Amino acid sequence: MTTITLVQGDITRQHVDALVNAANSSLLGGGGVDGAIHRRGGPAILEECRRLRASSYGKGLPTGQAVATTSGDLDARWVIHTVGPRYTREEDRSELLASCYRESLRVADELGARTVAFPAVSAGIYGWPMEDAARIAVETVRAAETSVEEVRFVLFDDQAHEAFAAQVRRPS
Ligand code: AR6
Repeated sequence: MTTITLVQGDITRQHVDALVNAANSSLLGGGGVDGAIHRRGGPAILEECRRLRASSYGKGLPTGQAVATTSGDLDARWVIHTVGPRYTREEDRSELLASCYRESLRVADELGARTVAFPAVSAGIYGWPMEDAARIAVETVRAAETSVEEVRFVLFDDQAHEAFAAQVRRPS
């Protein structure tokens, strides 16, 4: 049984087995959570990302997939990078966003991670409306078959925290 917890704050400050990064396909860094993770985690994360680009992910990490690296100086054992879809009204990409959570949990299971922290994937620079991002995140984690014991959503501000809290209050 996976317990969902909510924290308002900075994901890079979490003490967990694995932190999930809202990355982009290049795996070579960016703004938002991605920038914060690389800044605080130091160069070891980028080095491993570069190795992944030179080996298994020559074309980058496809949207909806996940891959783990070291966490460098972060207080976690691993960083799991996932690539959320950009939000658009023209096309329903919800399944790709759900896939980010499922695939990240699958990678966490492979690693043996028991506590995993997620940001609100796609709900920043990629523009996904927060209420809908929260619904997809919570529904997908609730439905996932995983050995992860705690999924901790780490939300940056009040609005994000309230959107996730509203979803967690809904009966499953
Ligand atoms: N801790 C927790 N949440 C955070 C933090 C933090 N340190 N920083 C931002 N957030 P985003 P995306 C929140 O933009 O939408 C990057 O350039 C933020 O307020 O990090 O998936 C990548 O390289 C928002 O609610 O991720 C990609 O190019 C949520 O985390 C692109 O951005 C996600 O915002 C990915 O965009």
